[in-house]
Order: sequence, then C-alpha cells, then structure tokens
Amino acid sequence: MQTRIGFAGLGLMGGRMARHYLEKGFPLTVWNRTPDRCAPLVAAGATQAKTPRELAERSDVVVACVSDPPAVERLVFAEDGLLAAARPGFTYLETSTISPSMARRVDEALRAKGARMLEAPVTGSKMGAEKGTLILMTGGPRALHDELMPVMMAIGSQAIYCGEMGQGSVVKLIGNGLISFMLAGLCEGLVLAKKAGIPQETVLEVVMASGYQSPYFPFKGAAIARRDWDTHFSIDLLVKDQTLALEEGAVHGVPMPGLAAIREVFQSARARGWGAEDIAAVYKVIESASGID
Ligand code: NA7
Repeated sequence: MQTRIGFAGLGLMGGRMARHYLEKGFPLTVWNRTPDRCAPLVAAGATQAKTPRELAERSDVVVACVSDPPAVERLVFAEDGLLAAARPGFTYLETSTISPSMARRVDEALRAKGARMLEAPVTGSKMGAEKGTLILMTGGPRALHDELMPVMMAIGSQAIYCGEMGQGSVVKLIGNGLISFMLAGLCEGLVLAKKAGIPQETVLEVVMASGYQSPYFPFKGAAIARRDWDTHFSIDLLVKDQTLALEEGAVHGVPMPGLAAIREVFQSARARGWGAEDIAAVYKVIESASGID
C-alpha cells in the first residue's frame, strides 16, 4: 500500500511541493491555516483536513512546510494540533526552516507518544519546489532518513544526512547565511558598477568567467537587471533565518559580525515595506542609500 501523505502549509513552497505527491500517486490529504489555499490541490484529487489533528489521523507521514517556529508551534502543539494524533507508526517530516531547538522540542514530544520525526529543511526555492529538485538537509535517526527516501525524493533530487536532530537545521541556517553574503556582495557590487559607469553585464561576465562564480549570481543578477522582484524567497523569511542563525551563533559562542551587519540591510528593506518581495529586492536598499532614485 502507498504511504498516505499529509501536507501542512501550502504557501509558496508547500503548495508546489504537495502537488508532486499527487502526481506520483501518493494518497494526499492537505491542511493550511487559511483553508481556501487548499482548493487547487483538492480540485486535483487531494482530501482537505479541517485541523492538523485530522491531517495526522488520515496520514502515515505528515510533511510540513510552514513559515517559522511559531507556525510549527501552532501546527504541532495547539489543542487541535498533530501531536494529539501522534501514535506509534506515525512519522513527521519537517521541511520548514526553524530553530534547531524547536526541531528537538517537537521530536521529543513525538517520541513520547511513540511517533518519529526527521527534520529536512530544503533549498532550491520556488523553482526547485515546482520541479521537484529540492536539496534536503536531514537530521535525526539515519535509519529514518533511509526509510523516508521515497517520500523525500518525491519533492527533491538529493537528501544529505547532516547528523542528529537539529543539525539539519544548523546546516540550513549556514546555507542561508551564505546566500545573505552573496546577495549583499552582489548588490553592493552592481550598484558600485552603475555609479562607476560600468555595464552590470560586464561585471557578471567577469564573475562567471572566474573564481568568483556561482549559479546564484546570474540568476539574481538577471532579476535585478529586469527589476523583477517577484518572490522566489521572501525578504521576511530570510531575515527570520538570519535571526535564527545569529541566535545559534550565540548558543555556540560564535561571533557572526558579518551576518549581523547584513541583516540590518535586509531589515531596512522590510522597513521600506519590501518584506514580502524577493530577496533580490535588497538591491533597492543599496541603490537608495547610494543616492540613486
Ligand atoms: P510562505 O509562502 O510565506 O508560506 C508560509 C506557510 O506557512 C503558509 O502556508 C502559511 O499559512 C503558513 N503559516 C504561517 N504562519 C502560520 C501559523 N502561525 N500557523 C499555521 N500556519 C502558518 O513561505 P514559503 O512557502 O516560501 O516558505 C515555507 C518554509 O520553507 C519557510 O520555513 C522557509 O524559510 C522555507 P497561510 O496560507 O498564511 O494561512
């Protein structure tokens, strides 16, 4: 019998990820805080649960993709949360980016009821979710990682085992820290090029021909050139991850002055009302601070 999948959180990422389960023949039940967002998947054959508890009752594995730790708190620990239906044989796959301590807290609560959890935050943003080519970073029992490969490979192309519960989340926060540096560097460089009268394409050409290169630069560079701020990953959610990374740095006694400074630039973008826009829109902060209208 096919594993019955429950999917919680049908936002920009989750809505696209959940669709793969239907396409690959898994029986699918969905839940979202705003129930209307379930409609396209229900029209495609999914069942809608009224509460996370009902979602868990109807599923062998619940895959979650919600914003942040408070969203997971609501999903798991509320009176109608999925913990109320946790039981031996039930499994929770957490793909949201949350704090390592939250991942451990959920894991402990589930284990107390005989259920199991694997954390598997993802990278690949909107296009990776659409195409089913996400990279998953897992934490938890290695045997559970192996067992859940068919569930993970329905939405991704690779799952890398990072260690015990919480360590997948740490790796994801490190990765989004790197993205923060890359974007800040790209935006500062492109604004400098503009003010120095150098075509931005020339800068990107040199970047991509050299040791400076990353596929990230032409992807975001092209969006910036088009002034296309359509959201692949929002500024609000990256600031959430920067904050979680800085908190983790504090837990381990690791100073992170670079990330702390960069977060302020992204905070400025939020203050300007651009929090829901794509992270590339941070370019506008540097531009405006440079006196370009
Ligand atoms: P989105 O598009 O902002 O979607 C967020 C989802 O989380 C969406 O389904 C929200 O429900 C849900 N959400 C937000 N807050 C809550 C609370 N308090 N309770 C329950 N559900 C909630 O984010 P993305 O899809 O881009 O990202 C999802 C995760 O992947 C995130 O951790 C990223 O960092 C990586 P709504 O529809 O608003 O009712």
